[in-house]
Amino acid sequence: MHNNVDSLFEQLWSNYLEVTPSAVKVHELLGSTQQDDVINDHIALRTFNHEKIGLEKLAAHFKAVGYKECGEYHFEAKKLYAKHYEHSDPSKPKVFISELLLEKCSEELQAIVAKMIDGIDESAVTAENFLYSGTHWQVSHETYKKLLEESEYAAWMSAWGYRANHFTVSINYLANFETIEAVNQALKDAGFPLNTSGGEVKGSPEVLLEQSSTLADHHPVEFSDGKFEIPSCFYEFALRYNKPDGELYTGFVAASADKIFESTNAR
Ligand code: OOG
Ligand code: NI
Repeated sequence: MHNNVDSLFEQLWSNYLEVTPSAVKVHELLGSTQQDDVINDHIALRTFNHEKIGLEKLAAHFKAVGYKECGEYHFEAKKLYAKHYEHSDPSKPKVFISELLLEKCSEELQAIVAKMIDGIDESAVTAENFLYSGTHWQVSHETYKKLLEESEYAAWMSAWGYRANHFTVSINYLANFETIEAVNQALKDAGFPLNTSGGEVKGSPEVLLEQSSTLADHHPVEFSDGKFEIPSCFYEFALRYNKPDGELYTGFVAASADKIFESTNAR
């Protein structure tokens, strides 16, 4: 495991860029007109609720660099469970980790995923690079498509594995954008397709969080039966509002998160 939070995020970021070239352009678009670097509100990772690699196994890597568990979220229809983590230094990105509840899925999906998990070396899970180690298995494109019929999340995991599936620009810290609508307009003008599931803007000032996201880049994957371009990772944008106590809200909103997951759907 890492013992330094910044080096962990540097590695997660460069691994994310390998399959998300649009992220560099998003940074240029939103950050080039300001002096300071773009601040990331949070990142997200995905896994399965199997004891070998459940969300706590991923969380351990963040706890080792000073993160604490803060909230939990349920997604009935997508069969997902998630927790979020915060660092004692509020300038460090928050972390959102979800897991697919395998026992709620079909026997067929469970069998495919069990085989994938079999491919993971026990020691790989605590290794320094686990959170950006990608897949520890290789599925066929046929299997990917089969998973896609039941769970887009499971299909995404089968192709991409362990990596940040998105970084999130904090709109609060952008010098030249005040509203999420202005950010969305700049993205659309520059040709980035947005995730419109549930509307371009998810959430509201009332729930203290507004979010939007691009649709994932498409990137080639080497499947066992050939190379195919499929959705990889995306960029999210978040604007947080003050709680009655005057502090920024730091949690997530399940109804909005439910739609953000769909940013890895095919365009
Ligand atoms: C996470 C989706 C939820 C948010 O900010 O609400 C999320 C995912 O796609 O893995 O990131
Ligand atoms: Ni997010």
